[in-house]
Formats: sequence, structure tokens, C-alpha cells
Amino acid sequence: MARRIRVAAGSIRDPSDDILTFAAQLGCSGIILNTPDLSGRTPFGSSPIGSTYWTKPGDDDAPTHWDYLELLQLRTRIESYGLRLEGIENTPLYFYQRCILGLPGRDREIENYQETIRNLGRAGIPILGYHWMANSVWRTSKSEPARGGARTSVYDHELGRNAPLSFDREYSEAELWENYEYFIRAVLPTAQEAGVTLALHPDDPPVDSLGGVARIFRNLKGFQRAMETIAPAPNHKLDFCMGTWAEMGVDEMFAGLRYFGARGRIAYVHFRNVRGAVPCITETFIDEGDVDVVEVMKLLVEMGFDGFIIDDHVPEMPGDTLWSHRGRAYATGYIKGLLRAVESMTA
Ligand SMILES: [Mn+2]
Repeated sequence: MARRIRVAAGSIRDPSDDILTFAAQLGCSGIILNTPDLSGRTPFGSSPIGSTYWTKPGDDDAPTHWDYLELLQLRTRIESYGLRLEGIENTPLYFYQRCILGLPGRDREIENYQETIRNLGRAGIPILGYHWMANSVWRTSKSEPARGGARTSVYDHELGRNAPLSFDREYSEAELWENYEYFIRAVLPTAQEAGVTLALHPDDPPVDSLGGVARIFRNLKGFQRAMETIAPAPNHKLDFCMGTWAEMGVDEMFAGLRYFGARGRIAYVHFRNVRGAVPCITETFIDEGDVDVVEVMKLLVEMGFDGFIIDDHVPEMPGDTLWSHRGRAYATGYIKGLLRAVESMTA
């Protein structure tokens, strides 16, 4: 069987010489950037992963779209290391936060988002990952003791449910769906014209509501509604986050993987593991946790998945860097070994 699945590096906000060199040394075929800072602003603080920080609508100094030349320079920089720029996941949240909440000004945000999509297409960057979390990813602990003295992240809804409202009021599930439909139907045709695939990440954690804002991408049914009823298109796919899907329950994860994998609707995979499901989940090393990762890789290969895989959140190992070079070297090596073994067994 021809090898079609690529292993890339991810969670990269700043494509520094150090990170790109490291990714090349690990044998990654490319990278995906996450919320790159193209304008000197830092909406997510030092790390976009697991952050609970987000900006509120109304910050008018903020840039509102990404420019063509910036994107092109990003791509040529990454290619100069022998790596492919697979895509970018997550614009800053404030690029489209009024859209999620259905606030005045959303049409202007949509125009800007469309411009970002066109510029991605012009710059030859084929994927834009996005999500529909108005208040980002939540964790109630980032210091849970893990294997051998590592630390990891936990979301426990018993603690998270005490959060104050994130915005001025509660936002219902019906509103979030209505706003989603308005947004995706406006931007998806632009993406199609531009040759860009939009890839949807699940709500992490996948609970009903957080800080008063409903979460709609928390089960298979929600994804089916988005991908088949509201916005079915060949360039509308999933950023299949194994970790977040497993937070819904391992059975739901496999159901989603089989359903969308068989239909060629998975653009790329966040390959990570967790223990437990909502209301309480703990992130784990890739080789522990509830998900049988061998089974996942076998399914991907059998279904003819031809996208790429990245590691995702990794436990914090003492002495590691902010980007987690140690943790990522372990996860990426594990993923590459697993892929090689499964490919050779199914050849
Ligand atoms: Mn993820």
C-alpha cells in the first residue's frame, strides 16, 4: 500500500529557526501553524494551547485579517527548511467572535474573514482550521501530577461550572446554531473559490455550555448537522481532534472517526489521548489513556485517509520548553512508529 499519511508538527505559533529545525530533524513532512502572530499582537498570551484567555469584542485596534504577503512569507520561510506548510489553524478569536455571538458588526468580520481566506488561497496555503468556541479551550488544572513527575491538564466540570458569564449574557444553543449557519454559509463558498479547505475542530471540553455560552460541536450529531445539513461541501472537513472526541466518550470518538473518515471528510488529525470523558477528563501521554491508538491508526490507514497527523497537547515534562520539544519528540516518534508498523501490517 502506498504511504499516503503524512506526519507533521503542530501547535506552532512562532515558526522559529529552532522549532522548524527540530521538526525537520524529527522527520516531519511539514507543519501546521496555530494562531500565528502576524501582526505583533499576542491575543493568547504565551501559548495558544489550553489557554483560557480571549479578547472581548470591541477591541478596535486589533488587525482584522491576514495579509497576502505575510502569509506568503510564512510559507516560503517554512519551505526553506524543507517543510511543507500544511495549513494554519485558528485565526485570532476576535477575527470572528461577533459572528459566533451574533453581535452587530459580524458582517464586517465576515468580509475580513473572506479576505483572509482569499489571501490564504493566493499564498498557496490549502487549509484553514477553525472552531466555534466563543470563549476558547478551558482547563481547570494544568498541574495535575502525571506519569513520572510530569504534569498534565484536567477539565473537571464540577469546578468549571462555577465560572461567571464570559460575556454580557447567556448565549443559547439555538443562537449558536443560527449564528454558525449565517457564518459558514457566507465563508464556505469563498473558501471553495479560493481553493481552501475549512476544517472544524470540536468544542473542548465538549460540555453543553461554559461561561454561559452554549457549545454545539460536542457530539457526532452536531458535526453531522454542520457537515451534511448546513454546510456540505468537498472543501468543508474536520480537524479531527482525537483527544476532544475521546472527551465525548471513546465510543463517540470511534463513531465519528468511522463516519467522517469513510466519507473522506477528515482533513487532518490531532493525535492525542485522554483518560475519562466529560464531565471530567485528564490529558495523558499518547501511550496511556482510554483510546486504543493502534486501532485509530489502523482505521485511518484502512479508510485510505490521505491527510496529515500532528501530535496535539502533550503532558509537561520537567525541564521542557514552552513548545514542549521533549514531549513532542516522544509523541511524534510514537506516531511515526505506529504509522510505519500499521502500514507494513496492512500492506
Ligand atoms: Mn485538538
